[in-house]
Amino acid sequence: MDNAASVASVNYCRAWIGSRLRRCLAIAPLLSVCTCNAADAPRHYDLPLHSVRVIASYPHDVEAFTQGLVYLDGLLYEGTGLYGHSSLSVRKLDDTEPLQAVALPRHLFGEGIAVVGERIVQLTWRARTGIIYDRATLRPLQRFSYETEGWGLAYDGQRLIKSDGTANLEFMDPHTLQRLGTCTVTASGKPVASLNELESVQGTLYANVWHSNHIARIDPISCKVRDWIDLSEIAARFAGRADVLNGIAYDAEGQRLFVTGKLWPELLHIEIEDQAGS
Ligand SMILES: [Ca+2]
Repeated sequence: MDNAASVASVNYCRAWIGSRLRRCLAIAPLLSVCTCNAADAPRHYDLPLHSVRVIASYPHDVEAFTQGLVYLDGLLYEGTGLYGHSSLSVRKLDDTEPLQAVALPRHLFGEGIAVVGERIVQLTWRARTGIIYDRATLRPLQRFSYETEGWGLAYDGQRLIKSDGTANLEFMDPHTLQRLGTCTVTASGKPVASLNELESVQGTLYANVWHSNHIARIDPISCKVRDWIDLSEIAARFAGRADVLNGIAYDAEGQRLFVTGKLWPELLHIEIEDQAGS
């Protein structure tokens, strides 16, 4: 157990509200850096491109630099990044105030998260260090290491799937955290770089592509992109006042797909249009 992190958990909850203004002021200068290179869609070649419709909007903490998002059993789990601001929290969908939250040590930049049974796994960016928490208490239980950067993380019921900012995915045993294999994601034969937040949805892997407004839907066996989801219109709502699209969560029981972004004011329940555009 990481005692320092446990104490930080309590302090973080107490300081959550009081720190909001300070955190906002600290994050604000980053926006100009983070958004200036926001790119257009990844080249989708000859693959279908689906538009979406918004079913419902829920509040999202505008200070949450979202790096990992999971919805399970009526609760939303969120991992956030930035040095000195990284956290793991759990809350209800319609309330941005966390039921529980834990702050990461200042030298760790939080990244993707996945829930495996009664444990939560969280990656960090460049420290090559992951943290395992008790799901009920968010108490840190242990750390583990991996060989590449940590970006997105998903659990498909059998394996953890990790992205590292390249086109590569790593498959890991969810219990031993040992590497089971890797693959390179391609679209029409070309690697798809900058794979970020991940979600396993009914056997298909959804992946944010950093600095794009598109989600790749990937066959996790072949690692080929089947098609793309176009979120350009949604992202345009927040242009200039939030960072990039990042954050996919799936409510398997209610069959609801949620997306958000870094510092976005909203988390959206969306449905994918069946008809593909160009
Ligand atoms: Ca996710």
